[in-house]
This record gives sequence, structure tokens and C-alpha cells, in this order.
Amino acid sequence: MSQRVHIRSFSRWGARAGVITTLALLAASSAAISPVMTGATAPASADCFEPSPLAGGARSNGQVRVDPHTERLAEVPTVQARLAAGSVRIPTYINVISAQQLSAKRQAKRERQAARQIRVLNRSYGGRSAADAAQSAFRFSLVETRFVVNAAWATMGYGSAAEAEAKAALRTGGAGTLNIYAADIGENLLGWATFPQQYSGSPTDDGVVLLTDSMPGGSAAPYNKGDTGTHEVGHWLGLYHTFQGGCAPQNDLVDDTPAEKSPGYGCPEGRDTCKADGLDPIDNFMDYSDDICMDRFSAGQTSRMASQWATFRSGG
Ligand SMILES: [Ca+2]
Ligand SMILES: [Ca+2]
Ligand SMILES: [Ca+2]
Ligand SMILES: [Zn+2]
Repeated sequence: MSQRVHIRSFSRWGARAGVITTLALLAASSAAISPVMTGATAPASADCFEPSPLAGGARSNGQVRVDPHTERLAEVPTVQARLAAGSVRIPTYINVISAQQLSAKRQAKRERQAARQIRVLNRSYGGRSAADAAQSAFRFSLVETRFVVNAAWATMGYGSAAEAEAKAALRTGGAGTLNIYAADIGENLLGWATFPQQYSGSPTDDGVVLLTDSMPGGSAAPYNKGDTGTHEVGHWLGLYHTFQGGCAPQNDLVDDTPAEKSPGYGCPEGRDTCKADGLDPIDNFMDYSDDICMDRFSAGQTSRMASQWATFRSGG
């Protein structure tokens, strides 16, 4: 509860400071996952991240969509795969972590939110979120919503010992099982995820961490319609941000998402930050716009997810 008050008390300058803190955190933690990071073959992160969401419309409460994926990962070869729409059903566990035992009423609310999160995922990955949204191969089945009481894990930060301990204790299934950890993650972060190619090197770390109140009906407006879940699962299935790589020709390694120089915040209709054809894909789930604004994956992204799945996750 206190953290939400903290976030809401952020001033405009506070929002800027919050982002810088996140970048500092990134710099400190990137070494820990260096086997899949690259400094040689990819543009420096500073080139593709603009730590000034204010121009794009910061929220009055200071919270902006940001997650620790501003680094380029080394691209490793994948097998090209085509998977039929809806042909892959992903067993999903949602771990709702709190510092204290939730009241029955509060637990019931969180359970409904978890169920709604799964429905949002299925609508988004099923191409039902917009008229011209692409449909992917993936659907999600909620196996179990678990309520976990642990004061340290409840406020786990990115790359923290608490995160590692929680995942070691809770992670279930193999490479093809989605584990979601919902907690009060702090640092103004909405969530983070591991990439498919990281699974073999650190299987226990695999999964998606979400700010609990980013789930549908949570208090993290304008990020409370479940699209942080959609976005983070996009990373888990191998997608980069639409602004990753900036205006470079390969951009996010997906052909049909127009290049974008920096994250789009709010819902900046008509934004066009790269000379290359196409307006910025602010309606794409892999941008940073508000939940109400992002409503689709592109066909190219669904192809990329299929190949990433076939290469790294289909064995488990
Ligand atoms: Ca692109
Ligand atoms: Ca353009
Ligand atoms: Ca949306
Ligand atoms: Zn992201």
C-alpha cells in the first residue's frame, strides 16, 4: 500500500528520477546476464532508449511504462517455423505474492484479476483485441493461481536475491510452461521477463514478473487493463520492443513494425520519429504506450514468436 502512495506522490521530476534509477539498475545488473547480452553486435542501449517520457506525456502520478529490456540481446540462429493459429496451448501458473496473508475478500479479488489476465492474454494473442490484429499460435491455460506469503519476495526487485529465491522455490514446469510472479516490484517498474534463448542457461529464472496492480482491474492506471502481461509475455516469446534498435534498418528484427526512435508514451497518435516508412507503431503491444492505446501484434511478430517457440521452448 505504501508503495502506491509513494508512486502517486512522484512529481514530474520524480518521474524522471525514477527512470534514471531504473537505468542505473540496468547497468548494474546487465553483467549478471551477460551470456546473452552483447556489447559488440548491437547498438548501445543509450542509442535506443530515451529517458525522457515527459515529452511523450508522463502520467500525473509519475508512473511510466518501463521495463528492464533496453539492452539488445545477441540474436542467435532460430529455426523458421510456422505454427497454426491457436495450435499451442501454454500451461500458465500465476503466483500472487504478498507480504501478509490476504483477507478472503482480497484473495478473491486477486483470483478474479488473475483469471482476467489470462482472458486478456488469450484475446491479445488470439487477434481479438483489434479489427486488424494478427492472430498468433499461442493460447494460455491457467493451471493454478497460487497465493504466496513472503515479505521479502513481495517486494522483489529486478535482479534481486528475493527474485532468485522466489523463482527457485516456485517455478514449475519446463521451457514451455509460463510462470507469472505478481508482486509489488517497486522502482516504478510494471514488469520484466526473460527471453526464450535464456532458458537453457538459467531455467529457474525463466518467466514473467508483473506489478500485481497492473493486472486487469488493478490500481496502476493507465496500466491496469492487463497489457503489461501481454507485453511481458511478448518478451517471453522472443519479441523485442518496437523502439529497440531505434531507426536502424533492422529495428526490432520484425519487418512489418515501422521503425521507431524511442518509446511512445501515452497515446501519441500520428507520432513519426523515423524517416523510414510508416508511423510509429504506438498501438503495438511491444511499445510503451498506455494499455488503452496498445491493442495488437503484427503478423511479423507472430511469425517471430513461432520461430522462437520452435527453437527454444517447444521441447518443454
Ligand atoms: Ca520493425
Ligand atoms: Ca516513420
Ligand atoms: Ca489494450
Ligand atoms: Zn518491455
